[in-house]
Amino acid sequence: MALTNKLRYFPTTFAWGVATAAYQIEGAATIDGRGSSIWDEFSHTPGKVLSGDTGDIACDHYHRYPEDIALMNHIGVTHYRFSVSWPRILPDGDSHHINAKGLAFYDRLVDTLLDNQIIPAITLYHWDLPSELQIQGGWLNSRTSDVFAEYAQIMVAVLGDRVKQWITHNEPWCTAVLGHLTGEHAPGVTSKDAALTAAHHVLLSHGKAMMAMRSTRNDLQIGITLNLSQVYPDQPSVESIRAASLQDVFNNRWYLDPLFLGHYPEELIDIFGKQPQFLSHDMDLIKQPLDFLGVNYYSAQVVAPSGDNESPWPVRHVTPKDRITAMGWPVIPKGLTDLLMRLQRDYGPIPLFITENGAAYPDEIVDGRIHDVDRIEYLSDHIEAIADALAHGVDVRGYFLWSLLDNFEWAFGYSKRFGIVYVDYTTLERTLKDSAQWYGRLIHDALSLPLNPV
Ligand code: GBH
Repeated sequence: MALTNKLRYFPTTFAWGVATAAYQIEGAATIDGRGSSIWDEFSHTPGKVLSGDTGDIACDHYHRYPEDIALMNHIGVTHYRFSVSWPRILPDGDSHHINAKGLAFYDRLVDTLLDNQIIPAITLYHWDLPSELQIQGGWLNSRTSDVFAEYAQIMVAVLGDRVKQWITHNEPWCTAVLGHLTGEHAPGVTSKDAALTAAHHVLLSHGKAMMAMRSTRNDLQIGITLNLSQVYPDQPSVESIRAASLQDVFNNRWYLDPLFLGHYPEELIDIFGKQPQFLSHDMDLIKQPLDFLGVNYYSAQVVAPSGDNESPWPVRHVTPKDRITAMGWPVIPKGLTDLLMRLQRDYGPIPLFITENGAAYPDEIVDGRIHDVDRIEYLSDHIEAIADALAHGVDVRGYFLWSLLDNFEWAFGYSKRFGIVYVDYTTLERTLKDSAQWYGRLIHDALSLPLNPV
């Protein structure tokens, strides 16, 4: 297989990990003083999540984390990316009341990981805003960015001696667009103005948190994770190229430009009818140098002009649908190579981590086994795409597979399975899928090959 020949491009220091997020796996929603989050409220609102699923129990990782870490150890991953549930730490969204039992959970989790020689990487915000902060306006209120910085500082003070890799936000685009424009995600707001404001306050909170974390410790690697999607024009016409560049502004540059260049792309006005409003000092906070950029990559998009001047959206998707996952997303591994090369060219050089990549497929358990050949092919093709970027000199430092476990897939509830470990939601029993065995072998092979650049 082609990938085997390319394993030599991965340095022996490469991070081979898996990723999860608190609300998607932990459950224990009312245990040990955890407060409510916007996702508790959203999932308990009829009609918001498929089949009325909630994260109340999820994979019960809160109680079963020793078993899950044993699984990771068995697979042989070197790193684990997880997120902290903000409402477990600040149940009423106020840093005057810190929940010691919440901190104790992450303390145990980190120690158990380290006992198993697994290096932890922490995401501070993977979408579970404390409900009390939402009542005060959530990401539409700039004060939320101050509380986020306090929360970040608390976490670093408690875990910074053992956890060195920190990610402030997971996918600000999703918070802004899915949470505040389309309303598919919590808090379910649908307004262009709200999306622009939420995005800005998320970026601002990232900047403030970086300052607070750096003032607490100077030995941390701090970054942010963006969901980035490579965009191609359907044909090399002026109109299609313009459509692709507008879609690229919307997917990618809306976040990349402020973080790396210190300004928003001018074309936001063509999408939102106006530019984000903010204080000039905000940009100084947002553009602070990052130690790394986290990249979540699932798919690419092919676009054409909408051809309808009345349409509020100037771009039409013509993405091929021949090879799609259970989410309906097309499988385009080459988009990852192109994206990584582009990041290096336009914003680099900067250390990059693939903080999520993976796929949902309709897995079936047959005689206790899950032969998820489509997932193995997806993963293999994308890891090969990373090897191609490494061969071109792009500084990719690690890969976190989404996800360790089947879990609560947001608005799709438990209907979509992204795990390399199957979860039976009745018994909560875990079963390794073939992809888990495959990934374990791959890690073993990658780490035992001598680094031999060609
Ligand atoms: C991530 O978000 C989340 O971080 C994670 O919690 C979640 O479980 C996981 O992905 C799986 O969904 O227009 O067809 O090219 C994913 C963000 C944004 C990725 C929209 C796919 C559209 C695909 N997604 N994007 S397409």
